[in-house]
Amino acid sequence: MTTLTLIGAPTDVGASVLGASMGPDALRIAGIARAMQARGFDVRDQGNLAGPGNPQAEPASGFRHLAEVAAWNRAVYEATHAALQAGQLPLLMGGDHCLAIGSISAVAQHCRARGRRLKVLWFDAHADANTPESSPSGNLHGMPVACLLGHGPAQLTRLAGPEAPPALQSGQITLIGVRSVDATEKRFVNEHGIEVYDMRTIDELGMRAVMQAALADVDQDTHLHVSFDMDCLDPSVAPGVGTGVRGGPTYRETQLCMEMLADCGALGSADLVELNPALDVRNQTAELAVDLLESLFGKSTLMRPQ
Ligand code: Z70
Ligand code: MN
Ligand code: MN
Ligand code: MN
Repeated sequence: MTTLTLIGAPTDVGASVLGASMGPDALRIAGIARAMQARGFDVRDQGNLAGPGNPQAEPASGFRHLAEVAAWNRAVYEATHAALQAGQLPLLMGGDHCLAIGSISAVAQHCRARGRRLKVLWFDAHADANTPESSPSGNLHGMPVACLLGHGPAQLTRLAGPEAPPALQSGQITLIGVRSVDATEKRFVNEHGIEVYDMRTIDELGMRAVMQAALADVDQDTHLHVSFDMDCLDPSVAPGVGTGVRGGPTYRETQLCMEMLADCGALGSADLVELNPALDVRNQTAELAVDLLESLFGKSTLMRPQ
């Protein structure tokens, strides 16, 4: 029986909208542990990591809260790496999306040491691909994709050690659901040749074809990491996020994504981030997140034998 380790990282230091820090408890209240037990996992909730508070400071030399973001990511890195080394499947409960720097750096280090292929699927309304030079806000949750590709401050690009290569090569990450992109991010994504399925592509091809393409190079020897920003969904179904952007995937389209990910059988780790209970209504976005995670981990309503 696989052990699924829940790692809570209650912080919003990477964002300017407050409230993602309450995400882990909202997921617990929505029954994440019970739901994952029902999926057949031995669930261990590690509780919440500790880290600095949110100083609510203005950006300094291109970053808001760099020291605090680095401290949280070191904690996330260590917890994620330890879970993987113990043969467990880590599920990071954020927190804002800056925390994926820590979780994915740990997954990358783990895979590198074992010679395993790593593929990251990044579900998000945003590209999260600003560099410190290009960021309009200084918010580090807008920079994790660039940091993971080696563009960012050493505190965040070298979590695996001073000599470590970037966590990812650009061919290892695919962005899905994108619809709010800064001009600078567009340039970064294009120059690096990152695979992107934006909302127009999803509209034109349909979610099934998009997911088939995104998963085309994933096989049983691949470690698949899903980094899921709740603002990927249309805000009409997921209001509990810091910065909702209209025109996102529907409930059904997102369920199909999760079911196709489950079918591919390669999932090795995941992040569930940017859930903001302070902006939610009756915890519905946390309940939706748990609902989607159930599908990601294999719950199926198919009425025919598989
Ligand atoms: C903008 C920036 C952002 C949320 C990422 C937005 C960043 N591109 N916002 N995730 N919710 O400030 O870099
Ligand atoms: Mn994000
Ligand atoms: Mn986002
Ligand atoms: Mn580069």
